[in-house]
Amino acid sequence: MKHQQLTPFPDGFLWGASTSAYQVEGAWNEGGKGPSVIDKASFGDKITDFTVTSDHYHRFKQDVALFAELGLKTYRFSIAWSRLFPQGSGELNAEGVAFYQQLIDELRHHNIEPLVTLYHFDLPWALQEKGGWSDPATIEAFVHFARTAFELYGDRVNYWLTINEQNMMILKGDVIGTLPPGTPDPQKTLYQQNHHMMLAQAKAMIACHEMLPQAKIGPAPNISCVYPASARPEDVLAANNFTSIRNWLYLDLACFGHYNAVAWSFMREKGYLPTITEQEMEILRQGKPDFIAFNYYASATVGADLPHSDGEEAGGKLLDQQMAGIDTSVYVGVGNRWLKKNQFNWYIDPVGFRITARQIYERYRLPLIVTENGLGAFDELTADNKIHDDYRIAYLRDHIEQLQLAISDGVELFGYCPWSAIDLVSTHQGIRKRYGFIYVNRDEHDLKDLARFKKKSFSWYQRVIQTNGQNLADGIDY
Ligand code: BGP
Repeated sequence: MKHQQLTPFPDGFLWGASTSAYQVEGAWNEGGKGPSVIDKASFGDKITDFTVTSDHYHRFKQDVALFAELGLKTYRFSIAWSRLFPQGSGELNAEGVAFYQQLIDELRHHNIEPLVTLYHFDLPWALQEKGGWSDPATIEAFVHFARTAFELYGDRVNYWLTINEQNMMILKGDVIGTLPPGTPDPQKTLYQQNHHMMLAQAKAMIACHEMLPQAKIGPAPNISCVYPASARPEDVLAANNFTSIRNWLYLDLACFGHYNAVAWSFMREKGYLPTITEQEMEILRQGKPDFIAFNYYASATVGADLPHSDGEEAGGKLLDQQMAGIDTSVYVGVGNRWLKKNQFNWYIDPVGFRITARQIYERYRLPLIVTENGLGAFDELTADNKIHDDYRIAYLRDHIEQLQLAISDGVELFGYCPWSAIDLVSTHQGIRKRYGFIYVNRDEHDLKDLARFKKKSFSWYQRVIQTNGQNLADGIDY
């Protein structure tokens, strides 16, 4: 659809930026924090671990002051579950409670709306040792953690997110999931874990509505539109399959309280069906989100069978949460010659962003907020402490343009939080894969002084926010 006139970003639009606890805080064993699955994982020698990251735990005041200067209306961060409950449940850690209290107060002081993710990949290790998400006790531990967070911070937090990218944890269980190595029948285990996470989410949404009637809560999956490799009906069917398995399985359960039919038949066919009860399905029907948050980096393209001509490796590298993967009886991830790639081989597809937003909104008719979108790149710090990240500006500009088109198409969108507010450690590609508006002066293994420097994209995004998305021009004094 071509618009003669674009609909402006609504008043009060939540221009924001995102981080997650384990990627930005550091202080992995300080302030009474217990270990999480991330602290126990090994990442090889080439990249840094998550012990110090950006040291936000000690520098959050300085960071929030920079976020305020950037003009953020909202800041999306996650609570490290094992900072509140070092053992996952049981005793509450007063120092952890105080840390998020101070962070939230600091944000409020600067008129920045906190947008809080309850769980972003960092399951407490104590729970993992007892079976993690395979153990139904983890559901109750999560609900207790969520209730505690609502009680502690609910008077100052209006927007809550349940679980970050649950779909990626299940689809890429070997990369970012909570599956111990050597688990027998890994796929079946993951889909049972998925069911448990869904229940945990539904119970948390019910609790939130009971305890905090003024607050809003929603899921935060990674949603990408899926293109067929060609107009061949078999390819279209494969794209349909993957859309259900990758996207709608998770959002149908969260929003409609039922299993997506195609995803269910996929699980049945493969022998992955979870054990479920009618009582649990009733809980899933009762837990309703107020909005949908979604992360979007790139679209996916799949075909019915292995590609012949475009020279792309089918499936993509397993080690990457953006790649479709491969299951020849259902879909085969393929390349897309219409799209460019970034330095890390991720496709760049701004139009796919518009398509994705439309697809979600049309299907669920709930307000949307983008909780991640951004460009990972090897930024260079110049001798005068500058970072000329014009490529990031171009990426964000192109995506924000498409968001405005989505709004003009009728999509109800109330916020945009690019990844990331400040440089942090990538999920599995180290600190040199940077996303932030603020540079953190450190390397993979040399922590240097961890000083903060504003990138060119900082000045650019500042103006975007000041003009409520009207001025997206590249040129900016820096
Ligand atoms: C998402 C995660 C984030 C973040 C982002 C960028 O999947 O929710 O935590 O890591 O991807 O990915 P990466 O760090 O792999 O570049």
